[in-house]
Parts: sequence; C-alpha cells; structure tokens
Amino acid sequence: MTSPANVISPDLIPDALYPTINALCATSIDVAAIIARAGLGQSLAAQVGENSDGDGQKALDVLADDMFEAALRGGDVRWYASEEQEDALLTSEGGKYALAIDPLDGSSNIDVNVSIGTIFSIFDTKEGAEESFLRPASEQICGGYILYGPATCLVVTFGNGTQQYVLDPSKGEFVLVEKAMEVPETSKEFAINASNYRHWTKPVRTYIDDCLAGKDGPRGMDFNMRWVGSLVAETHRILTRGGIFLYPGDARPGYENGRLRMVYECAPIAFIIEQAKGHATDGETPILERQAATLHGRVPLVFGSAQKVQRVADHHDLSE
Ligand code: AFP
Repeated sequence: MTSPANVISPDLIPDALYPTINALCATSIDVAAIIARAGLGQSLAAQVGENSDGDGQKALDVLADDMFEAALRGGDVRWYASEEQEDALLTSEGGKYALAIDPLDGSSNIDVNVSIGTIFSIFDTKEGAEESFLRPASEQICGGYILYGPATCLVVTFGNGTQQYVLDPSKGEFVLVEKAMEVPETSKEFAINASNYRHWTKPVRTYIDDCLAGKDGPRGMDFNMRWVGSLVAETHRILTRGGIFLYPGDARPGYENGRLRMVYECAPIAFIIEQAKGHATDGETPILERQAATLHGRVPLVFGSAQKVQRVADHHDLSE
C-alpha cells in the first residue's frame, strides 16, 4: 500500500489505526469526486452483475469496491470482506486488522442523485477469515461510515464516543467538527419502508400503528416519517436530530431477517449509535450482543433514540 498523504487530522484517531482510516478517507475523496460527476462519462448506475446474494451490482458498487480494496492491500488489513465479494480476501499477510465493508450502500439512489455511503467495521484480526468476522459485534475496535451527500463526511467510533469529520473540498482534508455526537432522546420522526406493512409482525405493526394514531392515539403526539432508502443517510439524520429506524424481518421470502447485513452494515451502525448514547437491536436483542453466522448474513435492525428502541422491544415482549 502506498500511503497517501494525510487527509485527516490524527488527533482523535488511535495511532495504530491511522494509516487504515487515512487510506479509507483518501479513497472516499476519489469516490466522492466520481459520484459528483455522475452521468458525465461512465454510467455509475448501470447494472454490471450480481453480488453473492443475487442482488444487482451497479457499476459504482464494483468500482468503489475495487478502489477500497486497492487502497488497503499491502497495509495493516489482513482480511478484507466486502458486500461485493463472496469471500474475504487476504490483502496483507502480516496485517493486524480484519476490515468488513459495504463499499457503496444505497446504490438504488445513485441515478437519482440522492445521498449514498460507505460503511466499514474493523476487528483485531485472527488467523482465519471466518473467526475474524463471525464473532460478537461487541469485539469491533472501529465502526464508521462515509456519507456522500451535499457534504462528504466521516462518522466514526473507536469505542470512546462517536466523532464527525467533514471534507473540506478546497483543501482535500477531513476536518473534525464533533468530538462526541449524541443521539437526541426525543424526536417525532420514524423511518421504515411502510410499503411492507402487510408483511410485518404484530409488534412492529402495533408500534407503527401507535405512531400513525398521532396525538389522539396512545403516544399522544403526531409523528413524521422519513424513508431515504440509504442506511447511511438515515443514520446521519437520526444522529443529528433523533428518531428511530426500523428494517424488521418480515413475511416476504428471503426477508425473515430483514434486508441489512450484520457484519458490514448493522454491526458498525450499531457501534456508532451505541457510542452516541442511542440504542440498536434486532427488535429485541442488542446488535452488539449478536454475532453473524455467515459473512453475508442478515439481521433485523432497529436503532435510534434509546427510549424509542426500547419501546419496540417492549412490544415484542408483550406479544410473546
Ligand atoms: P441498495 O444498496 O441495494 O440500494 O440497498 C440499500 C439498503 O441496503 C439500505 O441502505 C436501505 O436502508 C435499504 O436497503 C432500503 O431497502 P428497501 O429498498 O427495501 O426500502
């Protein structure tokens, strides 16, 4: 790995992880520039194949994966596991870390110019790939995402709070803007794909019905709904102004455990949210207490303001 110039201040980043975080950030600057030129030249949203789960792969999914893998190869990352590749890759024999990544999350939003992101999780590596990633999510040493929105920003935790950096395009550097993000305890917003209502379990329907009943219902207040279709954008909104996100398991074939992947989506998002004094569960059990059974395994995800997430868990208890 040729170490790129420093693009992020090292102040709050553990020394041992700095080269890896810096490589991720330097690559994200290039990804952001490609996204910003969307449509000028190559089509980023063109379907170019399928990933391990049969999900359609967009050109940018594959391009971003290639860029992050190349940036990390030969550095401190021993195992590189990606949503876009069936198996983990040995990228550095002597690497200290196991890194899992969703190189481009929200790809259905690429061709409509809506915010998309990169999500990553880092463990201290073990000898083998499976034992490095199929372990309690609480053993992560880093969880982060890069949001490619009106601003490009990095949100990351190393287990001592959740930090936010914003890319200054004029300098090509990420600047620290928040040392300790906190999920606001109250909010009137919930995020769920309501088109799946008929497929939900009773506890989820009850929770959403109560929100929809508004001030005349059991919650005694009116709510608002958001659904961007981009996990990173939803997470950033909830970190900024509170709320709750639900992607539950449902009755559709293949969606028994929802849509989101434990290793490189749910686990790092849960780490970030918990470190920001929010909460993240599978509806009942904290995500950080769970571990993935397979590299691309799915898990239901409910996260956001702690009290709201607990209320969903209470509905599950009541239904048992
Ligand atoms: P894509 O990367 O295939 O667009 O999926 C994005 C995502 O994994 C996550 O970012 C969204 O929250 C969720 O899927 C949206 O799922 P629905 O399309 O079922 O609403």
